[in-house]
Amino acid sequence: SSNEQTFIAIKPDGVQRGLIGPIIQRFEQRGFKLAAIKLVTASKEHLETHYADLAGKPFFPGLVAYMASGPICAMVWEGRDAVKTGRTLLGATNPLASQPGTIRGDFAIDVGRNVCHGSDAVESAQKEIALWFKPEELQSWKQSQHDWVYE
Ligand code: YYY
Ligand code: MG
Repeated sequence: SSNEQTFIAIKPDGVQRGLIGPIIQRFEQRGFKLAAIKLVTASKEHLETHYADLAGKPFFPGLVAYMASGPICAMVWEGRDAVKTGRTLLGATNPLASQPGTIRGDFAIDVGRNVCHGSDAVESAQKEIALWFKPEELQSWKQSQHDWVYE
């Protein structure tokens, strides 16, 4: 369906480095629709919930501290295969393995400063959207370009 939603976040390093515009541009120009956006400094508790699956990893405390260190640009993007395609636009988790042309492949070097987050599955996208946004923060609207992007 063309209304699959994914949670995409520009991490504190991406915000500090002035990459909000360039990252949003990649999703916009691909044809995806912005359904929600806000700048938020997340608490450690919120981030521990967001990254609960990684709680046992050695990098977990550093990951939470980095993610709590400043504002994050939290977004919901919508469109056909938005979850999988969002991950493709981000590139591999480790930026040194990310292809040029991807966000991480163009803007990052270290895995612990990889500038962006994207949901890895439809179910985790739904959980993450509910964690980061209230229902009334999501906009339902028709893009004027819709019928030119989708056949
Ligand atoms: O979904 P994605 O962000 O690509 O990777 P995850 O395996 O979910 O890890 C989340 C986050 O943790 C990753 O974006 C950077 C950080 N991280 C790390 O600092 N060191 C690792 N070896 C693996 C992940
Ligand atoms: Mg992940």
